[in-house]
Amino acid sequence: MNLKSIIGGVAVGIIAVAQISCKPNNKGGASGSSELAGDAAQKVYVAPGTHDEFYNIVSGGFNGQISIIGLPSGRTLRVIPVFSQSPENGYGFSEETKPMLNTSHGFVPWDDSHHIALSTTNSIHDGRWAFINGNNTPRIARISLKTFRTEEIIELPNSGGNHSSPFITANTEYAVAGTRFSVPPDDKADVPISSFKKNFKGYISFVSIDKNTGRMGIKFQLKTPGVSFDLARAGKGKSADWFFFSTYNTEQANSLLEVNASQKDKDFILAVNWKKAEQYLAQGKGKKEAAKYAHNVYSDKVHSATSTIMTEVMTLDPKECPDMLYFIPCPKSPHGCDVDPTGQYIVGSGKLAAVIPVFSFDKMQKAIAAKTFDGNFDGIPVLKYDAVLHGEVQKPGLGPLHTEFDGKGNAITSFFVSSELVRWNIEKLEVIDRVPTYYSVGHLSIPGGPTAKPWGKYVVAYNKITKDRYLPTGPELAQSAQLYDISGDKMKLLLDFPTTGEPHYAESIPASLIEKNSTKIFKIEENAHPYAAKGEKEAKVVRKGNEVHVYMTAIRSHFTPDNIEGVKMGDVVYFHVTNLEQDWDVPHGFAIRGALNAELLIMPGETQTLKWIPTKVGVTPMYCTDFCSALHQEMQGYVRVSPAGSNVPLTW
Ligand code: K7E
Ligand code: RUQ
Ligand code: CUA
Repeated sequence: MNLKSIIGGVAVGIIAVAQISCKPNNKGGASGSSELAGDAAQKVYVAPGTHDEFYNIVSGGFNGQISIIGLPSGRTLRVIPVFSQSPENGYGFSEETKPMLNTSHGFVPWDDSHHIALSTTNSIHDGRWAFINGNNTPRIARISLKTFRTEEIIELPNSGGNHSSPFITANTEYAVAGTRFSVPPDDKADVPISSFKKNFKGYISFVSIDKNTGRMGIKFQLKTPGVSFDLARAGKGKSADWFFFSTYNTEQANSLLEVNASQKDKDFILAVNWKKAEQYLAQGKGKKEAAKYAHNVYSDKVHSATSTIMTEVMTLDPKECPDMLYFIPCPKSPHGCDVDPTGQYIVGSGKLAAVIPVFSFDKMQKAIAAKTFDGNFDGIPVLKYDAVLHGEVQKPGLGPLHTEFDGKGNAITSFFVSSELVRWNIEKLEVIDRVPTYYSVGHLSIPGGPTAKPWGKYVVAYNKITKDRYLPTGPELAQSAQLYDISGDKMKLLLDFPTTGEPHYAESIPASLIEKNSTKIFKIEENAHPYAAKGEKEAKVVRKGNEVHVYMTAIRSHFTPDNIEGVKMGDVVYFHVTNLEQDWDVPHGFAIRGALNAELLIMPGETQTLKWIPTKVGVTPMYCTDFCSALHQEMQGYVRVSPAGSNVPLTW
């Protein structure tokens, strides 16, 4: 089959699924409810005032955010902005958080993001950080699971489409990122597109992560042949020194029309021995190259972010580093590439393939030792398929995408085209259960499913197509997730719930690993913001040339100062608002008419700044936007703006 007929097949598959499953039931609602087990409602019921068992940390896809959902209830608890401005909390609008969205291209307020990776120790969730990729303008972000805020973003040079990212090593030593688009090196990028084979490379960034602080840095980039990296997983246990990446476009075509990109029967999984790479680096085989990228860090002591533009990166050329990279042939356009909890098996999911190949790490080691090669690709040895193969799952379904593990020796794979989840035994390669999804599942998430210690119990399917599952809301529908019970022999559908943005990957982690560490307030005495007013006595207004700095405090229910005069046209006014509250869940808001970055939301103990350039002479109101007490509506004030050159004195 060529690509076109397979894509045709996708459409037919979706329609077929929709037809089978869209029969309205007698309540006039959507399909599927008849398949619910009798106790489904009880299994997802989290009584008022009680908490969910798991945090489900879900990528927002094209909204560039992360949602936090409770399982099993499916309740959305929070949306965390990462690569996009957020009017819910002022991220990317306040002066303190704007630097987080700085890049080598300038301020980029919206990105697409796909993959969550939660930090691990010995490949087991440790509840410290979440990482996620910026896909479009290539970046990796680190989110604190204490404050549920984005603390750091690092841009990746020599990269275009940061899809194969971020995947982390067993002890969170590195987050790696493979470029989806092969690209010419950033500093020599003005080349003809037709010179792809000669000039384009696939770069893999190894971003180191500090054990204690989480601080990231690009340790080095591997220059690989020009293929497209799609997804990846680190090894674990015996394979912990290795990384496995799925690739496509091994034809190295610069146009992915069907004639070009899917001619080959097999693409590759690239196996990278990253410990070897470290050794080569230590031996001085790395080369510094010019590269421009932003590194942005937020501190919750100064309550501000700084952005630094870096100018060079260390690269490693595999041509000078033998025995570090190997290609494993993998049937047609592998998407997911997942490693089982023991680290022994590597599962490739060829989107256009009819089987699921499972590779054996032991066999790979033997094949490398015996040099069982099938030639090479751009100088990198290609291992013989049969020599590395543990076996193939036959007739698993259509369009396998992603695989997670249940911790009982089984894998569950999502099938986009046949719209189902399929459970199969890893040793025996036998399908043991399948259940439909509504409709066309992409990623899936089992609590702990990618780790050495799956917590099991549930799987969530993140469906790409919603159609009739909810009340219609015009042409735009919420994306749909589905929760299944996997504790028994049969997977059972429990719940549909809408999600925010387009979830790609998600991870779920027991609430007990996070809950107790959650930050409730920022201590006012630790506030090191240079413009903080740590008590009403410190509130003041200071003029510096045409800049007016308002050191303002907020506490139930007034601002200090609340009436300001002496601002002139041509001034730039900075409202530095410190929330003096020291109680959990008492934020204050701040809004002033006509401001470009119109509002702030300030947490207890924090200082945030709104920049305002007055546009007209007169008295302008300002007020608190977050209902904070019975006198919230009284929490307000005025700013008087006079003509430039007027002699109204600065008073407050
Ligand atoms: Cu992880 Cu959605 Cu980017 Cu598969 S991709 S579906
Ligand atoms: S008031 S409690 Cu603005 Cu109608 Cu809301
Ligand atoms: Cu402060 Cu409402």
